[in-house]
Amino acid sequence: MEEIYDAIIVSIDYDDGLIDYYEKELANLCEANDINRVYKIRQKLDKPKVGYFVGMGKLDEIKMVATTYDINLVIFNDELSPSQIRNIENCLDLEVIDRSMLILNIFASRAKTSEAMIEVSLAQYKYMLPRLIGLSKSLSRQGGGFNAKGPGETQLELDRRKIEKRINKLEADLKQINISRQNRIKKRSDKTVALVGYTNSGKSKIMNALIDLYQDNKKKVLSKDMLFATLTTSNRKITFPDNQSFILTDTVGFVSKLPHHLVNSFKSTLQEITEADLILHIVDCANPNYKLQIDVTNKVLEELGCKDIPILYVYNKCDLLDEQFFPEEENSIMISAKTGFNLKLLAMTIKKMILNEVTTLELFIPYDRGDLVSKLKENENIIRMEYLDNSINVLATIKNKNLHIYEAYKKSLD
Ligand SMILES: Nc1nc2c(ncn2[C@@H]2O[C@H](COP(=O)(O)OP(=O)(O)OP(=O)(O)O)[C@@H](O)[C@H]2O)c(=O)[nH]1
Ligand SMILES: [Mg+2]
Repeated sequence: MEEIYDAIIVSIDYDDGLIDYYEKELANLCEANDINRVYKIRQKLDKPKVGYFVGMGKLDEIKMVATTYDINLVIFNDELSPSQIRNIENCLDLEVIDRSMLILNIFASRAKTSEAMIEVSLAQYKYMLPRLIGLSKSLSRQGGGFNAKGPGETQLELDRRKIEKRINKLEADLKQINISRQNRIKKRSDKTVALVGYTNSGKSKIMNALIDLYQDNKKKVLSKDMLFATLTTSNRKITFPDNQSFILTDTVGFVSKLPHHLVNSFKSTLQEITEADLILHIVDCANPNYKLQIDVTNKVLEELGCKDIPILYVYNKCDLLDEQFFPEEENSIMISAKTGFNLKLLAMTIKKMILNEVTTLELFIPYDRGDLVSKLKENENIIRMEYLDNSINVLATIKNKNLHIYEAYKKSLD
């Protein structure tokens, strides 16, 4: 039977041992765009060639494969420069797209809220602007394999000036959204914990599992085995049985080589992360390349300016591990959102890290320890205070980390 392909995917093997991973990830990104059958071509290079991304011999091979299998679409596994797109299109006379465009297109098809739609459109326009000439061919081609979901109108009808105007408008809209988000965040009195990590690592499932544990009537979020299931942040209040609570935030997942414009325009949504009191960095420890995924996530966190926020590494999906697994980081925990393994421990660890736990104590402080009374007034919550003959009797809730200071005065002095 003759083999049928929807597209050729072209990757550079940088000789870093990651080519299989990147190729598979690109195939997944293609699948999310309904491009299911891909013919893989790779070339070993130190860095992409300036003019055509790959060498001329490789381009001939691409051409030959395209003719043999009647393929109209070629997808490159890095972001192509505007001139590379133009050159390759002219040379191959095929529809040419790159990794960034695939990712942008998935975001565009998944965006549901107006904020996410504005963010994706902005990233798409910014990506398109310098590439108008090259892209016009790809986007105008009928019957190609790539079903581009543009930011609304037919891109061809929009000239550069119109796109620039649109970008300005979208940026202004985002600024507005940003201001109201910031006001909302400022008003929050609860501590916040953000779930952050690579796409498909299980952030949303963990959120749902914690909702199940502590909040049975709360609305769940979408958790699904697909890339970028979550595009908007969702907040849920988690309340412990002792009534202490915090806000849990589920955020959009990351992927390697995320288009720069996309990270930038999603800064508004991702602001929830920068304002968090604790970041839960979710890692899919069953993924053989989890270390690469940790690095990608940490780089985005750095770009967002989160280096001062405490991080707890949460190694999820441990139910899928065949062998023993030892996380490198000290501040880490192994869990399974699916089986519930260590979920309560996770909740308790969060509690310890962000909520200042307190104990109510009755103290009898001698008059010569006025310094302790001042300390109590300054740092703790005094419920009742009474001056006795030879001591001051205080009932107070005291932060556990300070308990040792008052230990000696817990008993009656009489
Ligand atoms: N076996 C197993 N599967 C899990 C676990 N946690 C999550 N999953 C599955 O992994 C897939 C992705 O889960 P999500 O919760 O959607 O992942 P996410 O990190 O929110 O992904 P994005 O929203 O795309 O960034 C789903 O099919 C989940 O059922 C786990 O502990 N064990
Ligand atoms: Mg999610």
